[in-house]
Amino acid sequence: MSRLAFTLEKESPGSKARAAHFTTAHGEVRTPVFMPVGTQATVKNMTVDGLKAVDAQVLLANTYHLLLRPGPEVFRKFGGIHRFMDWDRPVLTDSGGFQIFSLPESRVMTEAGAQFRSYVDGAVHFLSPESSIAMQRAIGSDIMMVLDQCIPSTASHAETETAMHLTHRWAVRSLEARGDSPQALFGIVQGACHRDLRQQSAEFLRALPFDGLAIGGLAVGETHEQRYEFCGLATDHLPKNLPRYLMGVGTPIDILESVHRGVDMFDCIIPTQLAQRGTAFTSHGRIHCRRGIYKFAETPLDAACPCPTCTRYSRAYLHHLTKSDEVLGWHLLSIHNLSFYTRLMAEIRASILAGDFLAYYERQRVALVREDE
Ligand code: PRF
Ligand code: ZN
Repeated sequence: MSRLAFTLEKESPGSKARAAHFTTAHGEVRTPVFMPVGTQATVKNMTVDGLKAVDAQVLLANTYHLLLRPGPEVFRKFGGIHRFMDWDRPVLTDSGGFQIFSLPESRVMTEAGAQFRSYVDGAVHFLSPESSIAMQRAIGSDIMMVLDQCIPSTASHAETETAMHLTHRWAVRSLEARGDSPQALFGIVQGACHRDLRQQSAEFLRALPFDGLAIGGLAVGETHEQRYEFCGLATDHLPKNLPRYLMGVGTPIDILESVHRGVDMFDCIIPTQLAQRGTAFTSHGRIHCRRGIYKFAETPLDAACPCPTCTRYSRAYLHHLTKSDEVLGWHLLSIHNLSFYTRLMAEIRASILAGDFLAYYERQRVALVREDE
């Protein structure tokens, strides 16, 4: 029995999109949902009150970063991340698998786990499926992720198969390490861009008692077409009665395409990272606030946006703040970008519940222009 009591509310005619909800120790989550990234137990340039103001339902935090600093003892002392950062809504922790494999020069991989050097002080650390779960238990997240091996999506069949089998053995060990903890645990489907391996991975993981299943190893070097194909292939082999989480995705158009292919949960640094570069999402594409053309602009970022930034401030003020590298500029843009994302998710969910997601999808697919960095 899943620890999340995942409840499907509605499936869309002509699409794999679905609306659902699940319950955690820190409240309910309504899907499809976007999770702002709070790597360091903070969403960059945001306050907890600001996150609530933009209706963030659940945050993502990173085991890897929090293990290195401040370390498990601090979380044990505080009884977990919720009291530490004063966030009383759900938190999902990523396992560290992705971060470790992004540091190829300073790690040693074995069956047991991964040895790597701390970016904080150079000390040697070891992360295993068991120690990742131990750290996630100390953090006290509502949803934990298994330690996995995320490889480039262009990896060969042989290399992918070896990594996938290791990920599967680590998934079994993670479930054992979870024991009787009330925290939920998600498995992660890998398999790069190999159809047989993606299918095998989904089938292996769905037979285990996970509370949800994630799709990993995408948005790491493949084309958009491949990403959509392998996302849809994975969801074809995942059970309907568990939440599905596409890790590290994505742009508004990627999210729309993935909801259409049956994904329920997303996380991505894009809205907060672009805010710090002075870039805002609008209903007509991206705006780069640092551009000189906004110096005298009295209009808001997006006239169609009800967020606190757009109701109070002009493009000229945001241009000035971002040109001056003022923290307030990053804060106001983050509020706007996160509100753009949560509104997109709310619209998607409403259209699924109303039974006309397909029409919404066809309209938005044209409106949401693809703009990559
Ligand atoms: N595994 C884990 N975290 C992730 C990924 C993954 O494959 C990705 C891939 N897009 C993002 N974050 N554990
Ligand atoms: Zn706004």
